[in-house]
Amino acid sequence: MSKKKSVVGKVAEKDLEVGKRKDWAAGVPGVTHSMGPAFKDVGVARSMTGLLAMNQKDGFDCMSCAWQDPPERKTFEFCENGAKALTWEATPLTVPETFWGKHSVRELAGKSEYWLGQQGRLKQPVYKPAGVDYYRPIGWDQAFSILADELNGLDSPDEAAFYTSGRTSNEAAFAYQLFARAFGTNNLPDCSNMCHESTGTAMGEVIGVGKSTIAYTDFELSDLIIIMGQNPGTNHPRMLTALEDAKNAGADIVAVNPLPEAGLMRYKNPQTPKGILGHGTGLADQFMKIRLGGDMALMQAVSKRVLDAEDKAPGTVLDHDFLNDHCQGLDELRAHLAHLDDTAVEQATGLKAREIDELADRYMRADRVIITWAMGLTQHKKAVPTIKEIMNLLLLRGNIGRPGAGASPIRGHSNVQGDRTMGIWEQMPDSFLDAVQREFGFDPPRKHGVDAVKAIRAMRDGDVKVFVGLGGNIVGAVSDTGTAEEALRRTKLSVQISTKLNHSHGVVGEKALILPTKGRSEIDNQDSGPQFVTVEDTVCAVHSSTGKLKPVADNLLSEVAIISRMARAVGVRGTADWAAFERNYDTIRDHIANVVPGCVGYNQLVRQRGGFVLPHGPRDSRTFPTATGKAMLTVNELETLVVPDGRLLLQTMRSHDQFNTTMYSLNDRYRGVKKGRRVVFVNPDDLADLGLHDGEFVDVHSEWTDDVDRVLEGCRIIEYDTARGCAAAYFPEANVLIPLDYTAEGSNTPVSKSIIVRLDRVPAPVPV
Ligand SMILES: Nc1nc2c(c(=O)[nH]1)N[C@H]1C(S)=C(S)[C@@H](COP(=O)(O)OP(=O)(O)OC[C@H]3O[C@@H](n4cnc5c(=O)[nH]c(N)nc54)[C@H](O)[C@@H]3O)O[C@H]1N2
Ligand SMILES: Nc1nc2c(c(=O)[nH]1)N[C@H]1C(S)=C(S)[C@@H](COP(=O)(O)OP(=O)(O)OC[C@H]3O[C@@H](n4cnc5c(=O)[nH]c(N)nc54)[C@H](O)[C@@H]3O)O[C@H]1N2
Ligand SMILES: [Mo]
Repeated sequence: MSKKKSVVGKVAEKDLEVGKRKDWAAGVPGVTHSMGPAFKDVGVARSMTGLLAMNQKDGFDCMSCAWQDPPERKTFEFCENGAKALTWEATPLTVPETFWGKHSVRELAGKSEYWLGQQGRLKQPVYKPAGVDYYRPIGWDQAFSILADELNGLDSPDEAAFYTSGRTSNEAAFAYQLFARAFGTNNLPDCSNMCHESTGTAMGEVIGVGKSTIAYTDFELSDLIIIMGQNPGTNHPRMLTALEDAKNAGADIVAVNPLPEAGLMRYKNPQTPKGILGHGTGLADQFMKIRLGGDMALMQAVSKRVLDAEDKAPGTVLDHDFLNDHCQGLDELRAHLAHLDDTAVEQATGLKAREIDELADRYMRADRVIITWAMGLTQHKKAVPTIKEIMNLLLLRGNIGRPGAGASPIRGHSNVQGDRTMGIWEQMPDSFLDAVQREFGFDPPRKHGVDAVKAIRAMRDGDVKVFVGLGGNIVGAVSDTGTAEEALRRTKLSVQISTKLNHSHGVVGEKALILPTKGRSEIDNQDSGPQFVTVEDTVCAVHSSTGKLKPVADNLLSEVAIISRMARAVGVRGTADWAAFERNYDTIRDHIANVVPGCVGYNQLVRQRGGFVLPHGPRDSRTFPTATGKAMLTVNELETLVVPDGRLLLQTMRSHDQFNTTMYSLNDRYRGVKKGRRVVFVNPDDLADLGLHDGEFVDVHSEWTDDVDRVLEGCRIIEYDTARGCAAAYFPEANVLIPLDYTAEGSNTPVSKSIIVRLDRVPAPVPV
């Protein structure tokens, strides 16, 4: 039977250049690269006002990643990619009114994310009526009444889904979840479902809290930092400063990654003379070029060595006091790892036993160990057990809840963690829903809602008919692009609350609305005066964020104002005073104080300079709010994905000049790629085995059991120093390769980092 083809639009990349890759990150070129475009496009005064306010205690929180702020701020407390995020948002360019008559919705669906982002900031609400292929500008009141009519016309509130992306502030997130629940549904999918969900699931089960157990200052106190599945040079550049400080204070650093990412190897700090003039700081003391998905085996193999060492010298290796007082499951773990098969470990990791010995020695020598991770761990079939194995290793030597030690998932979007704290989750516990009920006098629905993947499935199957996106780009970001497009197109109404255009504005329901909103850098004046919002970073620190720039258009509403007006137009249940929410965000914060755990006195706490840190039992007092009240060592079966001969395991990742589906440019400076994104990185020995060569072109087919042939067409091969058997391509283009049903066990996160692929040679594209 021939398979139905699923491809994404082909972009002829006639200018694509492939050059030398870099083995260091974020030196002077980092700063000049960041300042150049800012000055050119945004204007000197606006750029400087923005950049000097970024991450300062009385300024606004950088809208890029969730990296934490240091206790003492420098004058320039931003990185190259933060500056790019700011200039992308602060551009004075707006989408002109004439745009909407010129470009049909179908045409927008065919445009690249780069082109869409280049059109400028959205400045007026627009509406696409049924049967018409164009958006047209409309007034705000009309927009809210269209939305309200559609929502109120549904047979059940569960026929609507309310998505959130992680830039949303705590105030907007709290109001939005309240709106959805007062309307009657827990359908609150979010970007976290595709991101650190596996982390929350694993850590929640094992230690009772799904968040980092460290503080910023712990890096400097640590003896060993293991960075797994993370590319900080691009995605969390300010982390390099913390790593350099840790290194200078004597810490060892181990990087575990299939790619020798620039930022892991060497760092040039643009803010020190050594960084400007010298060779910078070498970062990784040990680089482990692991095979994709091999981390669970690696953690088991290290834990086994720790347990073996304890057997040889009883009482000297494990932290017995900690294990006795706070943990359970040691005997089962010991029994299980006793049978760990060295050959299976070698196959899974692609690492030599002596490399693992070296890591185990480092781990046992170090008194205080931190392990950090990001998407390289969370987006695998076995992501949840992998993270549980990290926790096993840390628990064995009591590396939780003491200075310089801990588990540190590094979150993605700047407020993705805060959004969860505020109730953006399809599965909030009853304790939270009870508090909502007490505070607002209505009974929130208890049935769990849909996550991101289930939302796509529900739209595809006609079960969800109205989709509202508070930020983000679900069609671009979620797996199985073809299915996601089909799903959104089946809805009766799709609504995007956005700052800029993206693919989700071109792939829409029968009717569609775009509601433009202010960005975080912009001044937010309401009837009671200027407002600030609050955010939570990756180490649970909550602080205020005050926009400093004049909004790019007069007609923009803040996210809070949009949600408040939506709720009023729909007429939802409960006693919330939605007009007061919009008038004065303190009102929302007063409710947060009563509903969200750890937020008593929220308005006062966030007004302290630098904010406050949320309580965290395991971190603060080694109390573990798990089912048993103990931290759980867990037994996880090792299962390695078998890749058939002639096939490779592909990961999808970010280039240096993108923020998720937002493209700042088509370059990836550190990996030596310029002016194009249709590439596939492959190990030279694998190329030789496959009879392929650098510079040739291939169609990348993912191999799956259903009747769809998922293809990423016309990729230029780049010979690259990645682990054997592994390949890499850029997200979001490569999302077409990931079947919707291919998700991580336990967290339902799309498996974006281990896709079995076949490379079929094709002729070089003819330049157009
Ligand atoms: N500039 C910029 N900053 C960002 C973002 C952005 O797009 N641009 N996105 C933000 C968001 S939402 C997030 S979630 C984070 C993402 O931050 P990262 O997780 O750093 O992002 P990815 O580009 O997906 O990189 C994954 C890294 O893990 C490695 N890896 C892949 N598979 C494996 C594996 O099986 N094992 C190991 N050990 N390593 C593996 C890859 O080689 C790569 O280095 O960044 C945030 N910050
Ligand atoms: N294959 C593959 N897929 C992935 C990943 C991967 O590594 N590989 N990573 C996953 C991860 S980690 C994540 S987090 C998701 C990201 O999924 P999303 O969060 O849905 O996607 P983004 O690209 O971050 O969203 C960008 C859009 O947000 C809007 N926006 C920007 N700022 C604001 C604002 O202040 N307010 C509002 N209302 N809107 C704003 C703009 O319109 C912009 O176009 O993608 C996931 N998808
Ligand atoms: Mo993310």
